Amino acid sequence: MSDIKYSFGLWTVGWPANDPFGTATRPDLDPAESIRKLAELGAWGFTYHDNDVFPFGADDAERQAGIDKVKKAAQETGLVCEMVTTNTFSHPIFKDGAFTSNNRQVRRFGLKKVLRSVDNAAEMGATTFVMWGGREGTEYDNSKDLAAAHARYAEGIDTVAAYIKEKGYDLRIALEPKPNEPRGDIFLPTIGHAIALINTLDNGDIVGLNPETGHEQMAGLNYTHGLALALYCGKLFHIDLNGQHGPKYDQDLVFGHGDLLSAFFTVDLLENGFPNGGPRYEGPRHFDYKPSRTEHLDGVWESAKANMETYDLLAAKAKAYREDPEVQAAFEHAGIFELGEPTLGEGESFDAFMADASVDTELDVDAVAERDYGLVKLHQLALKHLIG
Ligand code: 3MF
Ligand code: MG
Ligand code: MG
Ligand code: MG
Repeated sequence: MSDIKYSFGLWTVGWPANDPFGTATRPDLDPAESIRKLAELGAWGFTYHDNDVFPFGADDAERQAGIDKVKKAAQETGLVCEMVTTNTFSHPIFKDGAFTSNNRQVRRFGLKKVLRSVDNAAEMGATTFVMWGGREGTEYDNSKDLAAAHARYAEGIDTVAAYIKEKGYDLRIALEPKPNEPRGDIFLPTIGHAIALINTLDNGDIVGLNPETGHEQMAGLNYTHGLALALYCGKLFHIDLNGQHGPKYDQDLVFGHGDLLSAFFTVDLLENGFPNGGPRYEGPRHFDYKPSRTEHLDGVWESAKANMETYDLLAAKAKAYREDPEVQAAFEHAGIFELGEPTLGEGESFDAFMADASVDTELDVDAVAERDYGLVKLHQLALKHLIG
């Protein structure tokens, strides 16, 4: 195993494989046992929802007992609890949302549940707090005042951020966009939508994103492009890696078991950065996948290993791809380094630019239009590195 920091949600390996059409095919796992097993497999960290480690409605003693079991397993194995999140989607009280429910009692209940989870994240030494608003949304467009719903969502996120600051916790919030499922339409459906809302917050400096491969692909979007925008905006705080075959239900396959070429370019970006430099992702390589319902316990651990193995393989291939002189020459030919140059000259005035005839009237536009970028050849080089 490489020295890449891999981390897993305890709900991933712990999913007993109940789905809307069938009951569980596997037994429940003890979260502490999962931590021990993940450590054996070579993982670096783990993450959980409050109700992955103690049941909804647990009293304070039962709550602390669940947390202490996980803490003990972490201490014994050295596995790092890097992120904590809150389940604001399973219990029927959240059927119309938590932060955006039409019912104010539900919103206040949801907010307190989240803030208690924030306290727990700090207690565990986690540095990221994820918020996936799975029930924040509608089936019907007239179900809510949509402006008020966004205002309440922003209020909720801002309140959590303000609480983190007031308590002095070393925590950042990462919002997880998803277009639909379980709601017909979920608010903040994509990375771009989430960034737009973050920009309206008073405490948005500690609010960023936790983009999931499959969630962007469910919306027909390009995950690697989404990561790039989040990085550019300084907002890529965490990631949920998995696999998905295009727009359909959330498949949560093993990383690379969906769109493999897209996974290759995701790893290339995460491991090698942008060709012209720029912001890098520094967080853990976190998997949010589901061991398929056909698998029993052996299959659970095989699939956990498969995520790390696939990422390792892609990281090695992406490194060789970037170091290949033929690839670098193809980058040069394609203009990829030229794109790193600002379009205006340094200190170039509008007057000078508008008076510059070489920009247009003196330009041989037909000759410029004939440029061959060699992008197919470049892509074939990537494909050869991937499968050659
Ligand atoms: C659902 C998800 C969630 C979130 C989690 C927060 C249950 O599609 O992806 O997993 O990732 O709630 O991390
Ligand atoms: Mg998901
Ligand atoms: Mg998913
Ligand atoms: Mg996720």
